[in-house]
Amino acid sequence: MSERPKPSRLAAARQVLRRAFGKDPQLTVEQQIKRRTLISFSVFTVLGAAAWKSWFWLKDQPRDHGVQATLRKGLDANKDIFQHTLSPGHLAPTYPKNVATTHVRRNGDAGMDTKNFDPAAWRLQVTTPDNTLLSIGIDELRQLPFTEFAFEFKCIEGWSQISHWGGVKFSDFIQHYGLEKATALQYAGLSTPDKEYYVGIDMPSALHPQTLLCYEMSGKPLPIDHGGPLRLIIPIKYGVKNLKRISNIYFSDERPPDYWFERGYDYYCGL
Ligand SMILES: Nc1nc2c(c(=O)[nH]1)N[C@H]1C(S)=C(S)[C@@H](COP(=O)(O)O)O[C@H]1N2
Ligand SMILES: [Mo]
Repeated sequence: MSERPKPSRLAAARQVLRRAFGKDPQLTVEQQIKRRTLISFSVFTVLGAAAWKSWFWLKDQPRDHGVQATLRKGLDANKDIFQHTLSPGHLAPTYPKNVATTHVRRNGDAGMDTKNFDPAAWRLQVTTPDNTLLSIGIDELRQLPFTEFAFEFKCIEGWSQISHWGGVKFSDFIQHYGLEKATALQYAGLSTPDKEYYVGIDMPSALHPQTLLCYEMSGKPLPIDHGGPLRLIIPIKYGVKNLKRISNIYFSDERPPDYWFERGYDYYCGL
């Protein structure tokens, strides 16, 4: 009696696939087309139903700061990656000033109402870690060491531009006003005078050597619609974190409220 060799599992699987998808010489061309159509339709239906069901599952997931908790996990993973690739030694590329655009795009007008804002009366209000309030005029900030550079400003909506900015490094500002205690805390919180727009910046990013309290754009006083008299320029983060028209700054170990984080974006927004 001759023993038939047992087909291996792989060979068996191959045979099933060949039967389902391969050419069967017993069938007419028309039958083969019909069979393929049926197979394609079934696969499409099954995958479609799975996508449909997953979408409803995702849609009904509990939310974590404006976005489904499942998606928030992805954003948190991004944060971990960017937080560990960034260091004070990691600089955003800079460009010669004459490469910078002379037509700087304008975007985002939350907290930028012009009716109730008097730039001449503006002052920067800083709550120190000791809970005292500093009120600082723009001329005072102009006395501090000046830093300027051109870099590629990137908006999360998908455009970027090389633009030229000048002001005082956040770290020089901290030093000048004796706010070293603040650097032991994890975050700085910044907001517009009407509190309509607000961002939280992790302390290592705030102290990054390219982070500016900015009062010049394209070599001229910062225009009001770009955040004058004072805005944040933070090249290692997306545009959303570059708050225009800073009025208040405070420091905290608790994560300050953040406008776009509350609307489902990544808190860190690192580049
Ligand atoms: N006060 C305030 N600052 C803001 C915004 C805003 O809506 N309000 N938008 C941010 C976004 S999304 C971008 S891209 C930049 C745009 O700065 P610009 O208008 O100078 O180009 O400002 C950021 N700072
Ligand atoms: Mo943006």
